[in-house]
Amino acid sequence: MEGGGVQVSTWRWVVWVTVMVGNAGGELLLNIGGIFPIHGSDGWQGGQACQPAAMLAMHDVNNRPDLLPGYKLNLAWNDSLCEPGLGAAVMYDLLYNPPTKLMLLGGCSTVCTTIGEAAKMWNLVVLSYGSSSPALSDRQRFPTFFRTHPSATVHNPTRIRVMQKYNWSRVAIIQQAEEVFISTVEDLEVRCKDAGIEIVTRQSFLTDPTDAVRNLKRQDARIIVGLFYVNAARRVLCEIYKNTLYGKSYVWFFIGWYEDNWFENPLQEENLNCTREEMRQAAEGHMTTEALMWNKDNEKTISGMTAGDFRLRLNQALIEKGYENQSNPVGYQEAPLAYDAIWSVALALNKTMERLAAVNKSIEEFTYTNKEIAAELYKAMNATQFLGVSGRVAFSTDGDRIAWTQIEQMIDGRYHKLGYFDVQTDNLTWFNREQWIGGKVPQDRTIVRRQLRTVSLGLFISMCTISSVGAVWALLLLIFTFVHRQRRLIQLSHPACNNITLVGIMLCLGSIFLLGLDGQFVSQQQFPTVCGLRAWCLSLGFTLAYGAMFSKIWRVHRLTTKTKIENKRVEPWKLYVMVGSFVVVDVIVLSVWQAVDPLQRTLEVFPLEKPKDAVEDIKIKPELEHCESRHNTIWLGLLYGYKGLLLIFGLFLAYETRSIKLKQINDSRLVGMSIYNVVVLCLITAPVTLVISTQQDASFAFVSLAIIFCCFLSMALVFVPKIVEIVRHPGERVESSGETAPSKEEEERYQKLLHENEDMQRLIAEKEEKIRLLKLKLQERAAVRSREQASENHVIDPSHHTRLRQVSTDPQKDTLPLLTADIELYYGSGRPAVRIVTPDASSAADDAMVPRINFDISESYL
Ligand code: ABU
Repeated sequence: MEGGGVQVSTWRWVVWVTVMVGNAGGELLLNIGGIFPIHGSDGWQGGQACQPAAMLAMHDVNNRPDLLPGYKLNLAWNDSLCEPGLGAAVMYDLLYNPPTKLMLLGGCSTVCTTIGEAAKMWNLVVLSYGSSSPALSDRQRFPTFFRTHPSATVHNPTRIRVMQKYNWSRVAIIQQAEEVFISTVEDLEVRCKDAGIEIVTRQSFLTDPTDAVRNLKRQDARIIVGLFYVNAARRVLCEIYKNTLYGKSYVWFFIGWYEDNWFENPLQEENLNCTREEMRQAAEGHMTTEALMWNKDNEKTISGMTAGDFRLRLNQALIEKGYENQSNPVGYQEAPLAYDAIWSVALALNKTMERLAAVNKSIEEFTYTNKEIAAELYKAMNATQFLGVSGRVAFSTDGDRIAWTQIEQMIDGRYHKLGYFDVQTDNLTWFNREQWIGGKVPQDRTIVRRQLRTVSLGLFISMCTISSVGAVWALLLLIFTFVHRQRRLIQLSHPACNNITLVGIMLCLGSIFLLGLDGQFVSQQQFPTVCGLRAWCLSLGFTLAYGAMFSKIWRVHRLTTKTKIENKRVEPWKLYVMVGSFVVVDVIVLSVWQAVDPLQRTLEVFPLEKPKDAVEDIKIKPELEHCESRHNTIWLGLLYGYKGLLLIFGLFLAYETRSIKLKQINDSRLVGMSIYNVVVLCLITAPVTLVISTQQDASFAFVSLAIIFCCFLSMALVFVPKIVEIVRHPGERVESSGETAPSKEEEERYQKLLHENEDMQRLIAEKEEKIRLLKLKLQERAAVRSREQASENHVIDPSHHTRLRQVSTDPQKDTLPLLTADIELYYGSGRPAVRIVTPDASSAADDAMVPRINFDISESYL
């Protein structure tokens, strides 16, 4: 193979003469410099095919008698390896070595960026056959730069057109960190934004694309634009295979100027960890966009050849150079551009010569400081237009080639043309040859289906049915209380409080219906209203139901802990004030909450889930509606704190009065039990629902059952015994004339009667005791009289006149005054006898309060 050497020192000049004059035919030489990227491991080695194409053009141009008459075009060239540093060295060698070069020819964007920027210092026009960087269109930076190679930006409208065709509006970009690709991506981003296409991620890499490709996978990229030189493209493709970023769910857009089998060779040399088969697999289905570089019409071009003729000649030239397969040399695609570039140079020089001749000047006068001839060369190049083997050659004001683009797809390992796009007319010619793996156009994203987690219908209906039964039952109990309002049993249970409890229970049961009203029943706009209703209903329901029971148990506690009668009196209105106060606090908190920071509909989003039917590219995004304010914790803390205190205090009161049974409130113990039940369930329910709040069914079921259990049990505890009692004794006497509770006067009278009754009973007991003692005394007196009658004939011996001490058999009676009496001992009827000689014996006996009196008579007296 012939070509440039790797070392700068190995220049192989294709020089027919080294001065501007003289050749075999005696014609003058017009020298131009050429820089071809042929060897090297990175970048674009398009010089492999472009240099032979340029030489074909040189031959054709120099054989045209009507072109550059009297002159021959001479190309001095060398290899840049597509390295900017080496490219600059080649340029300096060309410029600092005679002969003077009239123009420079360059390829590879990185090299052309260097020489294009520097060439203006030598007043040199640079024409590139192989540089696509959009940055080169900057006329300030590259004022003398032209190219037959279209700017890479021409791909972008084409890509966007194809994306729009398939409704892809979410794309990702991966690029090699080179200016050519960076500026292309910048242009693509602007165009995508204008077209409403989202760029989900932009990944960039210097040499190793491993992380960049992985990031694409992470971002769920499906439509991916890849911008890199072919060596990097192979590394990317290998990573694509490893990350399974290929197949029916992915579409890759690659640059179309790689050689046809770019993904198969050379894998070993580049130490790629993928086999040819794996690379083929990963490459299948990808799309390419490329500016048309071969004239697609079979018309004769400026050289007299058709594009087909040129292909044959080029192939022959490449075979002569040692390339067995025409697709092997890099730059085969761009070869027509190199061919037409030489023609452009020749035509521009030709025109310049004519113009200079008109002012009696010659192109031979050109030096690197001659701005006048340089300007003529620039103008001539700018105006160049012809039909070349690459199509119509013309330059825009930016020096860019205006061209069509073609879209290809790799089907079964081979590129197939899908269509053409003319950016100027926005015309897409489409052949409908595209093929998709799986027969379906890939989607640009995983379709995320939002799924609102709602309470299951069965559960909702069940809970609503139970709560409705409860509400009806509460209503019946209200009616029952009203019907039997005159019964003492009802009156002494404080029916007004019971009625308030029942109203609260109905509200609580109604809140179950509101708790189950979610997105399946109400719209997003209505949801905040439902949130507010839930809070009001449940809060007021609890306050009424629990507050009424609390006030009852508080009354019981008051009655049993105060000693004075006055303090024991709890006015019924005080209970209503207590319940009313609880309600007022609720209303104030709820109103301020609603006004300042109302409850809103918030969505809790859960990680994506696979659908049950496992449809590809579809993921379920579960969402759960919540009612929340901005400062939710503060408001809930306020309500929970206040109600929690009520619960704890109620629990304390219920415990304190657990064994009290009062006539005034006949169902206090049952109310206490009901309070235990409410407190325990609230203490369990509140934390548990916080934990399971993400499971709508469990959460709804738990809260509903807790409410239902509380309500039903409270109704059962407070009302069932009353119902049973009234059913058992249906004909009990009516105690009151219509009022359901005793009045204050009646209460006072009742208390007074109670005490009078107690006093009377004590008096009766004292009188009865007195009567008993009197009976005893009468018995004793009767005994004494009978003894007196019996001893009427006996003499009293004064020597035996003695004094007796009274001794009581009851130690408690020792404190009574001693009964003293003078008695006489005498013998009557042959045996000793005793006679009371106290003058006022009867009065002494009257005073005696001791039931039994024993007389202790000393032996000595007997
Ligand atoms: N078509 C080849 C372009 C090469 C480059 O812009 O560097």
